[in-house]
Amino acid sequence: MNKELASRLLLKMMLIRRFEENVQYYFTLGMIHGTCHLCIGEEATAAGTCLALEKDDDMFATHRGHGAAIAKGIDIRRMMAEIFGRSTGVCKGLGGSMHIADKDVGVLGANGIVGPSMALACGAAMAHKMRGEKRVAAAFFGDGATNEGIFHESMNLASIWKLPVLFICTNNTYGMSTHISKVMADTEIEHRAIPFKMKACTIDGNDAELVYETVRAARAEILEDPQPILIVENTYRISGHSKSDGNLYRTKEEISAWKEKDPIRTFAGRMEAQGILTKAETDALWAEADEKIRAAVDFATQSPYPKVEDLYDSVYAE
Ligand SMILES: Cc1ncc(C[n+]2csc(CCOP(=O)(O)OP(=O)(O)O)c2C)c(N)n1
Ligand SMILES: [Mg+2]
Repeated sequence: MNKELASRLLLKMMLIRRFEENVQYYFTLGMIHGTCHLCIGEEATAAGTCLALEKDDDMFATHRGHGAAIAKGIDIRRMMAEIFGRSTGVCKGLGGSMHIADKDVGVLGANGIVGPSMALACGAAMAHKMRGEKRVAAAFFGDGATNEGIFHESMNLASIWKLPVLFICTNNTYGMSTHISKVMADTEIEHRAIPFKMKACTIDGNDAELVYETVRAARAEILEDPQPILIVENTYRISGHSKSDGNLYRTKEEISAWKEKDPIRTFAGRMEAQGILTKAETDALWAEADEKIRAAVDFATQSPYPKVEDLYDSVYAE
């Protein structure tokens, strides 16, 4: 780990944290509509994974995809505007929280449906392979999504066709209010790669450095020898499932214990202990994140709403 990479990882995680806190705040004020799923607590999975990808790589996110989009390099101001439903948003304000996309930076879309990221990534990877391009496609999905048929179909297809896909499971052990142990006979998600003869590993998804190194190595391996790889990143969702969540399915003690493993605080602390970053430098990164998110909120709230007459400009099928 060097200073430059440590700063990039930390700043991305801080931007994601502040982005999510602001979205939550403005949602509560009624200034953001629809629903949204925050990824507070899971920042290392997004930052570690997406910083290990290149700009040309494709990334498909989930309904909880703000962090991945930010980490992949989307313009934060235009993403905030999208969530506020403004015409300056990345999808002209017509998509909202669960339809964030910007193909110029390889963000090929979040998805309100649980599961499609895996199949869409197979399609993108097949295109890269057929064109002989040195690019990979990464699909984020949750532990709950691995119970969908599309997970097994995509893994099988990717394996038999040797597609350059990174299957990234953000295992926060809950699908809405249901704990993984209530819906999976074998809770080691990594084992689900065995019947498809795919390489797989499980890592601490709250360790940004480990996530980065694991994904970076897997990406290099895939480019050398086209094949899919499954990486299970164990983490925890500190936020509620979506806009309303009484947390009746988990204890305060469980949440507190995971707050102790906060991916930002632990990484910053380790970098300071190892002398890679000083406390003043990590504080400066927080200040930079605060400033950038404040500017994004200003940009979003000062932008106009889309015009009704422009609605059909973005409809591609009749
Ligand atoms: C096909 C489908 N089934 C059900 C839902 C409702 N739903 C939205 S999020 C969610 C839980 C998904 O859990 P997981 O995949 O673990 O992701 P997490 O929310 O934990 O990030 C469900 C069931 C949906 N959006 N799509
Ligand atoms: Mg989950």
